[in-house]
Order: sequence, then structure tokens, then C-alpha cells
Amino acid sequence: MTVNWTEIDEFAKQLIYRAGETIRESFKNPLQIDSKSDANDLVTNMDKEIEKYFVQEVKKAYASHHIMGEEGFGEQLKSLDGTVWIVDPIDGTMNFVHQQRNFAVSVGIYHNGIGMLGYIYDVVLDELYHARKDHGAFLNQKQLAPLKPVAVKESILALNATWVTPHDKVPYEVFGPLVHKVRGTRSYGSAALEMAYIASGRLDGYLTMRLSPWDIAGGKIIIEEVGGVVTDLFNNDHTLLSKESFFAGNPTVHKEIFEQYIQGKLEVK
Ligand code: 2AM
Ligand code: CA
Repeated sequence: MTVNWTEIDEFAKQLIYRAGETIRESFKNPLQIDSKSDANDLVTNMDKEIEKYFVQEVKKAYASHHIMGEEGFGEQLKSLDGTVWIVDPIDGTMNFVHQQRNFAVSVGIYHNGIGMLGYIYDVVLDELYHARKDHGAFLNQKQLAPLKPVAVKESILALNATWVTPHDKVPYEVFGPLVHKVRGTRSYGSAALEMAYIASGRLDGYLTMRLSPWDIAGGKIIIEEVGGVVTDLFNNDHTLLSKESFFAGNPTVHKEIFEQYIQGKLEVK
């Protein structure tokens, strides 16, 4: 069976823009905020409403497609067989709650495990990063340029401050020297936006210990389309079926960091 990717692309964009409108509208009303695994793991009524919207609309339009999302309204999948939508209704919920900015809707559509369509929508700035495999990556209508070589000493790296302080899960000595080497570090608090910034050359790398499939799915496709590299911290491909470590970057930065700072030095407990 042939799949009409142009049609799916248009449909996905329509859903994402509508979700964005709903989220912007929601700023007028009080949010209902709950916590999940711990007190800082926030979820709001909007995370749930937007994910339900995606699940309902995708299933209505494409009954054979699978969909999984952070809030659990989709399916719990054990493989990426067939056409699979991986959705984070709001990536950066803490920013959404505290700042009303620096969050995004993130969607990746995979076909038998291959990333076909990726979207990251910065709802507040009305900036849609999107890519289709072998058809280029774009920020709204503007095509993103292929990433140019960058040296680690001239790079800006996204890294959470906790990874360079004493920590029970990561030998923080690994990241200390790296943080001193780079031109600067940033932490935006939305994995999807950090990936969008790598694709657009605003950041050169992003490392983190544990992301979920919906944090990664959309951004991976966009970054790869401009020649960036997306792996776990050990330079392996993601399965997109469980929580995994994450390391994305400009190809020269990714290679230099992996070979000089990580390989043989990092053990994540
Ligand atoms: P979220 O806002 O959709 O939960 C914060 O640094 C980034 O990591 C966000 O993209 C956030 O996504 C994600 N994140 C937060 N807690 C996480 C967890 N327990 N597992 C995986 N990803 C998480
Ligand atoms: Ca989320």
C-alpha cells in the first residue's frame, strides 16, 4: 500500500496549528496543574486536552495509524511497525506553567521505524519547524541550511546544570571539562526546542540523560534532515520505545565530543 505523505503532512500541520490556537486561547483561563512522578513533573489540563485531540483526530482520519503520546491517551507500543505518530502535546510543561513561553508541540511520524515527518511548533512565537525525509527542513516557509562544521571550542551546548554537580547517576567529572571548553552553555527546558535550535544552528549540541520517545521523535527527523546527528550518549540509535539518554548535535561537534569526552569515560547508572 502506498502512503500519501503530502496529504499526511498537510493534515498533521493542520492539527498542530489548531492545537497551537487552543493553547494560546488557554492563557486567558486558569490552568489546572497536577504533578505526576514527582512534585516537579507537571501536567496540566491542556497537556491532556491536546493529546486527546491528536489521538481522536488521527484515529478518525487514519484508522490504521498508531499513535502514542506522553499522557497515555494513545497506545502503549512495543514496536514501530506500520505508521506511528509519536506526540508530545506540550514539551516543556514546566515552562508552559511558569513562563508561558519556551514550550512546544512536538510530533514525529514514523513508518516501519523510519522517521518520515517531524514537527516542532513554538506556539507562542508561531514558529513551526518541520521536515519531511529527503525533502528538507524548514522554519515556517524558510528552508534551513545544512549544518556547517563547528569546533567544540566555538560551540554553544545545551546541558542541564545538574549534570556538572555531584550526582548519583552520572560521573559529573565527565561534563565539567566539556562545559569549560565550549563557548557557552544554555538550558531552555524543552528538549524539542533544544532540538529545533540545533537544526537551525542556534545551538551546536544537546546532551541529556533521559528522554522519552515523544521528547525525541519530531526533532530527530528535523535535525537529521539538515545533516545533524542524533544518538544516545553512547553513539547508538534510539529505539523510541522507552526512556533513553540523548546526544544530538552538529556532526563535527557530535564527533569531537563523543571521541574526546564521552567514549570510555561515561557510565550512566
Ligand atoms: P516535558 O515537559 O514534555 O515533560 C526538560 O528538561 C525536558 O525533559 C523537557 O523536554 C521535558 O519534557 C523532558 N522531561 C522532563 N521530565 C522527564 C522525564 N522524567 N523523562 C523524560 N523526559 C523528561
Ligand atoms: Ca510533555
